[in-house]
Amino acid sequence: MTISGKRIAQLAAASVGAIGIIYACAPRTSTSNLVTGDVASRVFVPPGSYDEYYAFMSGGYSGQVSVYGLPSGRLLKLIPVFSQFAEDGYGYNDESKAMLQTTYGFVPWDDAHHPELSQTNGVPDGRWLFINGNNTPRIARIDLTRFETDEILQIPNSAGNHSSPFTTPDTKYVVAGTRFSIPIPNEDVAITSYKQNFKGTLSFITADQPGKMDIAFQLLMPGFDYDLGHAGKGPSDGWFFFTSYNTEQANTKLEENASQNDKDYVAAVNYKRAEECVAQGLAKAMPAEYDHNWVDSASRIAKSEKKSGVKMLRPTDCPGVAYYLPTPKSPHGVDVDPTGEYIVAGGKLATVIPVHSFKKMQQAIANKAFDKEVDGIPVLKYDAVVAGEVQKPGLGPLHTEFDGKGYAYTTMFISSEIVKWKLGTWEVVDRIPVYYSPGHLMIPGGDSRQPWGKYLVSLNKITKDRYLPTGPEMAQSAQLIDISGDKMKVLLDFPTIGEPHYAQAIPASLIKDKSVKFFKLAENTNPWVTKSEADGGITRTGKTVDIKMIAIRSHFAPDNFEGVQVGDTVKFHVTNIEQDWDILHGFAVLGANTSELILQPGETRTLTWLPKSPGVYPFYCTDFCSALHQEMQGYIRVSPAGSNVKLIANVSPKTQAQISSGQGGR
Ligand code: RUQ
Ligand code: CUA
Repeated sequence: MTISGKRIAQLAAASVGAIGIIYACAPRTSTSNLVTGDVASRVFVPPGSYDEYYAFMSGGYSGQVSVYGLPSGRLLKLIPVFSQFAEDGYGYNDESKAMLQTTYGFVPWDDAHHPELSQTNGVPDGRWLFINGNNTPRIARIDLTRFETDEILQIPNSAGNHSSPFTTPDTKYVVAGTRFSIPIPNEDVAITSYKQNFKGTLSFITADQPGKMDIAFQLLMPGFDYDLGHAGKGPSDGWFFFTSYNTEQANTKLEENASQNDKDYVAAVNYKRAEECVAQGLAKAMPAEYDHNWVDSASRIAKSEKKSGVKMLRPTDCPGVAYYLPTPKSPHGVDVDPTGEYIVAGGKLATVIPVHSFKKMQQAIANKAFDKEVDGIPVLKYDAVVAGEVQKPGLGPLHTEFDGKGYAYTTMFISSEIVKWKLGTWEVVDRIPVYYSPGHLMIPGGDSRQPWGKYLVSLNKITKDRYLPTGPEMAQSAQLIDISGDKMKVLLDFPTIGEPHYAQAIPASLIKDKSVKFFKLAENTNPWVTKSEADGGITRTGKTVDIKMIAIRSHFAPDNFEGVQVGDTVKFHVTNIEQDWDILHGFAVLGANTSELILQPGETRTLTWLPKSPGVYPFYCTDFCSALHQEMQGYIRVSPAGSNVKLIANVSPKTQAQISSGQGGR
């Protein structure tokens, strides 16, 4: 079944040529929509009705997650994760800033690739969504009762956290594999010493307890590039599979130098075996510094803690923990079918889609069918582990998902199509063009034990003529495809935010009834909460002035302040005391060097303001909350430093009396 190396090299060269052609040419079809029949009714969700699925799309270089309804393709929400988000003050207000703390300081951006739903028994359960930060290695947890980022863990000894954060079937761990190998621990060495000094790591991160994510252990691997991963399931539960490329260990011009070998590897990691070795003390303590950030649920204030040290396991100290499966050629995606038997790799320069068999892999391990060892990791013989190859699938296979009915669907980046093929016979049964150059694809639950195989979303990298032109940069496009019948049918194109690498989706019924509607004011433990109009006020501590105020339809209380001086740091602590679903208020003050605050019902947020010159500054509500929203405003007077203008807040008579008697407004 193997193809000669020469032939692969030829075809790969042809593929590389084809990349150039696709990019250089005008798109093949300028008006094709491939749509037949009444597809509009298939995606139309009438006003007042709900979509059937929530789809969570990564924002790529926007650093966020966007939430869409399927089948309508309607954008429901943006969830800020790794990037500051001026729209709601995430990463700008005092309460949330700690979420973006790292050992590199405050990092207000990242590149987010792979949303991953938590699972129970190998099936997405709708509790959490995890997503990776690539550039400054991190993993975030989003709580799906609130659609908010609740936790971010930095990953030490990693660089380019790409193969992440794929979960085990019980969400005990999510993983992080380093894309770039680096010196570990990182140190000042010559880049040309790559082969001696650079290593990869695969991290297993405990994930099943909110607020307690941590590095369980790391595996020290040869200095390749680790690209993607997926857990085993069913018979292969307890194993994790990672693609690696650049087994050439090149450190320059990788497009050539890392495309030499006919085969690179899928790393098969027996993490149950790793757990045993760690329990026996075979992992070595290694110094490492990393930050862990989480939101305290009662106060809704983010905290950040410094962590140090990891357990580093070397494969030579733990025989049986890892094997390499040779895989043509610079593989990218690695996907495990719903039964857990087949491991499908997307060799982006390969001419076939290789599928490994878990059963054969175990046999091969038992029979020691090894080609060689790399740093103590046995390389299994290709013929001893391969179950089959999908022949002539198209050009540039990247990622595969499954429909749960015995079929697999693979994106072809170069030939711009989705190819449907049958597990077990490896025959291609259908193909459909997509516009253009798909990266990942997504079937709800399509990487789990139980796909909901009705729709497929193709996440396309290049858009060109699919939408009205918007200058040189076009929004990236997703295409919704019906996979309920024998033939795939395109139903809808819709634009996406940032670059959605991967996406996941889940039936709405598993999430929607658990959605929080407001935060209970009585349970708000923010130290600066204001629970009633009478409790607002202004206090001075040295050069810091704290203002406590409420927002309610349609006023702030207090709403006028005096006695602030140039050189002060003013903190507006605003509490939205509404106790009703979706009644938000905002807060912005003239000239503030930060974003607005957006206040969900029942929560307190703080805006820090450094007034720079004397005058009177208006503030107002930024969220159109009521008929009298435009009346929702106030003023703060700023006097020169040293002025004797008294500190006053224009509030209810009761509070005013407290302020005058010297108790302040607190
Ligand atoms: S990637 S297009 Cu998941 Cu970042 Cu494959
Ligand atoms: Cu409150 Cu507008």
